[in-house]
Amino acid sequence: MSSKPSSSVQKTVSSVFARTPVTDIHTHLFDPAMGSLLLWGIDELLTYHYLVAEVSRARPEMTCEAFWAMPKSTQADLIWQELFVKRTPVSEACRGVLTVLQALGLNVNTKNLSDIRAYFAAQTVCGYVDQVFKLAGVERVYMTNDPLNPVERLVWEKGFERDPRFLSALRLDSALKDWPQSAGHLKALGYAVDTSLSGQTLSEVRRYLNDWCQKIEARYMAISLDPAFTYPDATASLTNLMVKAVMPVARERGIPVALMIGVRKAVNPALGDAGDSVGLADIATVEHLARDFGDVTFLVTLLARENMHGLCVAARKFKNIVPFGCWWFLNNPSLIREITAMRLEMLGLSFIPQHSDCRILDQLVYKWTHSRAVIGDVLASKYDDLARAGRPVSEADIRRDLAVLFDGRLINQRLSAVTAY
Ligand code: RAT
Ligand code: ZN
Repeated sequence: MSSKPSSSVQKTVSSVFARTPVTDIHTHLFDPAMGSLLLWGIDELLTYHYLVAEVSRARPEMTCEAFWAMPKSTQADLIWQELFVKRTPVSEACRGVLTVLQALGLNVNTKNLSDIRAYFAAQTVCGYVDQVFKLAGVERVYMTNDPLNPVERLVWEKGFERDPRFLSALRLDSALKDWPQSAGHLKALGYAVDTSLSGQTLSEVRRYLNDWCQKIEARYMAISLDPAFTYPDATASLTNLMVKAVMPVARERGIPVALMIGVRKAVNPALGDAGDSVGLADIATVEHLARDFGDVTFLVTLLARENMHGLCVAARKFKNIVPFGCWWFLNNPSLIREITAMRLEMLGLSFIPQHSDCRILDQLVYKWTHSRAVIGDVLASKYDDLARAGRPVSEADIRRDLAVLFDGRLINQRLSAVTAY
């Protein structure tokens, strides 16, 4: 473990980092022109599913059904009272809300939410997007786009003027998981698929992927996967769909595939989005995919802390594996510190340290403020170690390093090109 960074390097890293625009490669935010899909404001912040899980522990006698039956503003009031007023809000998700309110100049010690609600009621969405991006130091975010969500599909079909700060990623979960039920969704959109994986069905799935990648200008395709996902496995529908539909389309379009592995969906369904859990992914599966599809870039994030070392090793073997982010339950300062140090030690600068996973616009402020502090600290320690080995870094080195890590270029890593970092 590196010693504590010297304050002069730390200061330079933190001032350069504060001026380094970030590309956030995985969020659940939407272009403001997509209307109600973009969530923002205090009630959304407080009812974030990370806090729903926490309030269910604070009020064990309350059923999930009773919580969901409340209007959103009542849920938010309850969460504020239970987690912020009656208790000290030490959890990362609680602290995040306070970081946002503080950055906006609001009173974090208020007993009720009326002044905070009044502040948000006075904002326009466009002005607020500008403000949040500025406070967060974020230049661009990737959305998670799902044409099988009827509300979202309608917006794409109608067409709108794109905000260049919101890039697209085609999410595959609802189209490919739970096959053959998901075949019905594609059929309803006019794709001639049946429940088998016949040649015609696979070609129609590829047509769906191509059509929608084209329509939304997807920069990558993404899927979240159960820890049991295995490749090769000729008997599993999802593996076959990945191999025979997703990979050829990724290859043909020259776009990466993001694998987000390790989520055990709905272990407690009553909690809704807060009801998913974690499991250990199979690193060999990631390696075998990278080996057999050497011309496809795999952006890989895994949910289990215990998988972090194995993923670094896999990325050392296969240059088309790009580890990214500290995902979901790993997005906590103590874990970000450990994971970032390990990745720098094993991969140098050839990984994407963080994504926010924001579901609510305002969260960009806290997720990036908190991550910057920890990642900056870890990087400064490494620079101190280098100085001790006779290679002090200059401010220009730091600027170049942070740009490589955070400007999103590693997503488009061209496998044939020689890269100099
Ligand atoms: O972090 C989250 O909010 C999760 O609920 C998921 O969205 C996860 O990040 C995913 O993209 O599946
Ligand atoms: Zn996500």
